[in-house]
Amino acid sequence: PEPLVLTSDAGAVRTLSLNRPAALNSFTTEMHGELMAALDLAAGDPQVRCLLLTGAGRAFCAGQDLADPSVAPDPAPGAAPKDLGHVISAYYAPLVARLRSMPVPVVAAVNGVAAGAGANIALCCDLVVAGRSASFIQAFTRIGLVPDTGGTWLLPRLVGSARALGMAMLGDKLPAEEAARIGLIWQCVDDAALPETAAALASKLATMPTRALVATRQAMAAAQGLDLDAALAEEARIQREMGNGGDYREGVEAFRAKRAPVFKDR
Ligand code: T3D
Repeated sequence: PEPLVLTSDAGAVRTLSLNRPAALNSFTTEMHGELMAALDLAAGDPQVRCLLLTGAGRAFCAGQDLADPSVAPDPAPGAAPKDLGHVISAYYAPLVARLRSMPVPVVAAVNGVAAGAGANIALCCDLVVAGRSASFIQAFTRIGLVPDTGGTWLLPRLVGSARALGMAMLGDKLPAEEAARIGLIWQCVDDAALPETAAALASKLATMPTRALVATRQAMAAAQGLDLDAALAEEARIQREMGNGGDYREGVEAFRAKRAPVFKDR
């Protein structure tokens, strides 16, 4: 059978494409399994220095596959409800945790609609670049659910609680251009330019000091829960670690020698 996640390498950039285009790359448990395995493989591969996540076909990802009998409500009268809490804690929560703990920077190239969990998977990546025809939909309330896959944590942090609540309660389609304008994503580009823009962004990140990039993600997330004094202390702690690393030495040496640095830490 066709893999549900396609893997390809270009230099130090590993691209993973969600590959259920006929169902807009919505998640089945099988696709969860393949994506997690591919992420674990990328995390453990020292050749990989940046991860690029995208979707095959016209969508990025439409969230949970709502035709999946293990999650869709059983129409039979009196049928027991499905345990969506289990679906979230067994599949979507570990996926967010995996993406946010990748030892390399993660770029999402949002090539089309990103709905429900699909939107929040894109938004939990480090840099999100979207094609102009792409859109973000917090589709949850449309079907009687609340934002999951990190949405309640991410959205207010990205765009403030007024916009987060508007997006989450109304569940309207937010075009990529508007998403970039309000700071939900990093960049919106013409559809035709998306593959090369995302690839260039990923290759640039792949040449940068991986360890410092990952520590930057972690420090910024951690600081959300700290007061200023604690955040300053945390910066000092992490900078001590960075200062002991080879990349700092290399960065300064290259600067002083007026040459391009070659970073190796991971
Ligand atoms: O449930 C739990 O376990 C809890 C977990 C929740 C996490 C979640 O993600 S909840 C949110 C689930 N997702 C949605 O509610 C989005 C549903 N999809 C849509 O609203 C629309 O498809 C889109 C707005 C994303 C795109 O609309 P459009 O008009 O461009 O495409 P379409 O015609 O609706 O979809 C094309 C095909 O993809 C169609 O199949 P068909 O008719 O050609 O055979 C459609 O059924 C299929 N598809 C789209 N989204 C899903 C899907 N099939 C299964 N599950 C989907 N989520």
